[in-house]
Amino acid sequence: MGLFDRFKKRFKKSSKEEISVDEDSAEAKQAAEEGARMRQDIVKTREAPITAIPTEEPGDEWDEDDDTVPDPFAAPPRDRKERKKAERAASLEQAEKPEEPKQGKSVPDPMQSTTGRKLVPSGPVEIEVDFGDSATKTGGRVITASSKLDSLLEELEEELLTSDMAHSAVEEVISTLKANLIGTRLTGVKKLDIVLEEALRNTLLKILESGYWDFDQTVNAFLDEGRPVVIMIVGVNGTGKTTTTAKIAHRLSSQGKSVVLAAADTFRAGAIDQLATHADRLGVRCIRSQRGGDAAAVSRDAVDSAKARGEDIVIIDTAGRMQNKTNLMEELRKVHRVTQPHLVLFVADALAGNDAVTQAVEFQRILSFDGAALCKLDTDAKGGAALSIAHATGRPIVLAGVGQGYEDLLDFDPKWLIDTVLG
Ligand SMILES: Nc1nc2c(ncn2[C@@H]2O[C@H](COP(=O)(O)OP(=O)(O)OP(=O)(O)O)[C@@H](O)[C@H]2O)c(=O)[nH]1
Ligand SMILES: [Mg+2]
Repeated sequence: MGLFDRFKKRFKKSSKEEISVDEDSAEAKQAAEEGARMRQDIVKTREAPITAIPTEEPGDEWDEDDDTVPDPFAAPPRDRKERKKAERAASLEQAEKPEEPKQGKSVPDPMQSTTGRKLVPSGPVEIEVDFGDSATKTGGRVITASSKLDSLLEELEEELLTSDMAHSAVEEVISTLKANLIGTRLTGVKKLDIVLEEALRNTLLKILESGYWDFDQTVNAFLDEGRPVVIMIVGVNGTGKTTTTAKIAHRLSSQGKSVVLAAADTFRAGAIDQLATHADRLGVRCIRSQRGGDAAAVSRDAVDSAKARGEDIVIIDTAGRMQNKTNLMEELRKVHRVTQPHLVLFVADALAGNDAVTQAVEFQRILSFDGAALCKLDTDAKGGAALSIAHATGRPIVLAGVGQGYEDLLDFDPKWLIDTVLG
């Protein structure tokens, strides 16, 4: 029995009278207000949205002069229409900002790579929690804050923790869920368990789909601007970096792209041969040095060589390292500095559970990455780690490793993961 089924069973045992009130009561009105306030508070405390969307859609009244650029030295606008126009111009300017390279920005833009390039978003950036079908507009009862609701949410919290989700992620899920439940109407159509399941799914999806970019589209967009596109693979020991490098090489060369591998793991015995063997099997070039060579120099050679031959993709396979080993981390930063990779992918091991989350967070402090590839999802790993990595690092899981074969690399599907976690 999956997580949600176990929880639903307990939830069903509580009568809906215990957590809801009659729709015409003063408490119902209060609950609606409280829920709205809690949701607003959550929005306020979250980081800025992924793309600043102008609050107003362009209306007819601005069509005639949509292309006018506001003059920063112009006299302050006087009438209401002019004021509105200036506000709109400012908000549009704001909305366009993420597309420009930013320097010295403290909060990284989730849709920009570590080297300031634009990632191509995939799927909806924001998912609204929507209970709004007409059947729920009238009739039924309204969920209110109550100790019973709190104790039910506590039980759910425990279930989520056992699925390997990190504490901070679980806390946010629970508070978002609570805000979404309070003030929600229950009817014959929208029974308590259905409302709860929808709210939970949407809350989890929101975590996973935030900043989610599409691997193939992003690589193609980079290729339109020039070649080679450089992809750097990083992560702790044994998570699946070399296998993922080979899988990505297979994926991209199957699309007709020329791929070069850089054996930048000059540290572990056998690592260079391991990658070279993959390269032979896949029929792609592998740039290598002696064991103990300079990882940054090998990587740079691979990029220069691909550039000279007009090849499309360079994938840099780096050595696994613990995030607390400063000299090794410094070496990674050097590889990053000299190759300026279009994409940095953190490879995480789904089997590592909560450890994978700690590793991702600590790694990111030293070398930020653009997205994660979560490997070994074909094993009996619990999916909570993926939710937590995405929540804790603000970077999406974009690829999923589902086996040891070259074909076993999929675009990560947040919905699939949620089904797995909820059971
Ligand atoms: N079942 C399964 N095994 C995987 C997957 N990805 C990698 N592996 C296995 O995990 C083991 C380690 O993979 P590697 O690719 O060598 O890992 P690595 O991160 O390069 O390791 P180091 O270079 O030592 O840090 C190998 O036995 C792989 O076959 C996956 O998605 N599913
Ligand atoms: Mg390796």
